Amino acid sequence: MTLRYVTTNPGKVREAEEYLDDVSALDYDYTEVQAPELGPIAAHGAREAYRHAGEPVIVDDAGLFVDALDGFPGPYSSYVEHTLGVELTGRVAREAAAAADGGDSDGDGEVARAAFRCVIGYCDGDDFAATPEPVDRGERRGQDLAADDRDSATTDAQVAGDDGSADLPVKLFEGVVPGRIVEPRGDGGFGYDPVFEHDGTTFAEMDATEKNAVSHRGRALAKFADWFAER
Ligand code: ITT
Repeated sequence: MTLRYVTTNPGKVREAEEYLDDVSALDYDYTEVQAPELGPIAAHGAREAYRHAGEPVIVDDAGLFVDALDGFPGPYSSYVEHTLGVELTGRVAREAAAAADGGDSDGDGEVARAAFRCVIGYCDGDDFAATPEPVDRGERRGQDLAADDRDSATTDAQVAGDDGSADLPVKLFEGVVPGRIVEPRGDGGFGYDPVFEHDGTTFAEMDATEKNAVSHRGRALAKFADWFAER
């Protein structure tokens, strides 16, 4: 059975094809709940996508975390890309870094330390045997919710309906890559790739294989593909 990569972003699926033999895109816009971390967003999305598709799914939630902005835009990276745009976000990051610590610069100007993070959530309706990767069981819904989590919990319960399936287990796989925000360079990739530099090369200057070898998504996909091969 083919694995469905649930996303509205074809760039993600192109990268996944290098790790997974039988994967196909499912263009479905699941609800992205607001949360300060990527894991709960990916878990919620995987549950909702599984209920929609009725077959094994992965979703991936990614974000750019800028040190000088205290991790912003992080889980809000998509909103920020579509409002400020990549170039302006990059400039804000570099100016914040310059203001915060006197700046770090290369030949072309100020740069800002940052990391890209990606969390893949897998759901096929069944439970999982123990492995190092975490399983999100939706346990935090209910009485022990922090006040600022209540909105997303309400959304989850509404999505689940009355069948109790809000607690479908979701397996999570995370990948992180450190880098720095620079003036845009290159025209490959997608999203923030032109302003994210790793080891002297922006992601937009790399081809898909080179990006996968070091990227947040490549690292998460490699972990997922190893585990999935055994499932
Ligand atoms: P889906 O949610 O439908 O999968 P999306 O593009 O909105 O598509 P995310 O919410 O995970 O995906 O992405 C958050 C933002 O980070 C969004 O603006 C992406 O363009 C950007 N992004 C994610 N992965 C990236 C990558 O590998 N390179 C550059 N930008 C990336």
